[in-house]
Amino acid sequence: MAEAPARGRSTLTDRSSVGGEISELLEVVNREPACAEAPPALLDSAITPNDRFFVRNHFPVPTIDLQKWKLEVGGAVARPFELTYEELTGRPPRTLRALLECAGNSRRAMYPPAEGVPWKHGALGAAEWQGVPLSALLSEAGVLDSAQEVVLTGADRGTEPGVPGEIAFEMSLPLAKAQEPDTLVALRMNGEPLSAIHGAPARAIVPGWYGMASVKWLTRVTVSNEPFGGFFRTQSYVMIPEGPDTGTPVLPVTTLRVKSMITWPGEGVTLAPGSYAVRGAAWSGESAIARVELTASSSKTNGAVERWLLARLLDEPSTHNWSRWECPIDLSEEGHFVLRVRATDQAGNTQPAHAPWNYRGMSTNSIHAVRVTVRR
Ligand SMILES: Nc1nc2c(c(=O)[nH]1)N[C@H]1C(S)=C(S)[C@@H](COP(=O)(O)O)O[C@H]1N2
Ligand SMILES: [Mo]
Repeated sequence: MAEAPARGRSTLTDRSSVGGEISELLEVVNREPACAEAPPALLDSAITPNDRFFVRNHFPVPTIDLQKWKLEVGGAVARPFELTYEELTGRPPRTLRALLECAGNSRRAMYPPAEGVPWKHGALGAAEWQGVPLSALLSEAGVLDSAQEVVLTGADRGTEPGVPGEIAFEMSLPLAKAQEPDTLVALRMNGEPLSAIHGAPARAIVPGWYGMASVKWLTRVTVSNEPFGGFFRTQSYVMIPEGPDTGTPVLPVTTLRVKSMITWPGEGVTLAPGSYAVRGAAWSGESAIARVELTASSSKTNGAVERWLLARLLDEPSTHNWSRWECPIDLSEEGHFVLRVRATDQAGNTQPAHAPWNYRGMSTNSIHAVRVTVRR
């Protein structure tokens, strides 16, 4: 039976435990810690509703008492301070739309199979985030001239292979990225307070970077004078090439690579002969999408010559969000076809047929291809 909503501050305490479950609309890749992705057909909207938004947790969702929760800002700053949830919600808010893509999205398309969660193409979503710019908190604290990086610490903890004891989920940003106006301490997602599974009560949102930087259940912001050596930064979210260890440091995973996906038709569907509009989304990290092209193998080209058709962008190209696209295509002949989509951003980056293999299958942006059968 529904109870009358509690009044006043006690509702805040309840908030951080609301929505700790995986939405039934998602495909579960791992139950605990929760990893779940969206079927591509459900990603066919400008903003991904919260119950269609993928989940990627490394550890169990932490239990947080909102009355005791604080965000600490410290390290190489002149005036360290902490804020309660109420204080944080009282700050001037900023609202923006940004896409979040897991660095391991599309890992299953990598061959030979790479190490890590076997994501298909649904570990991404676009949301409207509201929160306080991280830059505002950093200026209030007074970042010292010696500062290099900002370390974001989550409340979730657990063990990782090869690491002694329990560790927190932590990631670092170069100071300049942390100070960008769109880098947020987000409190709301698509108009609602953050749910537990998406990082309540506060999470970082780092538009333009892969999802790992958008640290959930944020409790601490530490300005650092040296490069952060934490597990997730130096061992996990890194590009490990094939071949002998060279002793040179591996590259960290940071900015989103240009990429696109087909949201309709779905993989392996059978269609009656006819004309169709193929639909999907395209995005890039630090640049807006310039164009999206589609090709279908057909008897005319016999797969030998690719003819790329220019898709129409449905959303205003934006640096930190995806643009949906649509492309009419003639599928009047019977047969088996492969639809391929390729995006190019305004900086001139385009998608490769096969992204370079790396041990952890990070930042895979190979051309998305979908098989369809046309039958009367
Ligand atoms: N504290 C914490 N923050 C985290 C993670 C985590 O496991 N713990 N996962 C990261 C990764 S790898 C991704 S892709 C995004 C996923 O955000 P979402 O679950 O809200 O979609 O959160 C990031 N922030
Ligand atoms: Mo991720």
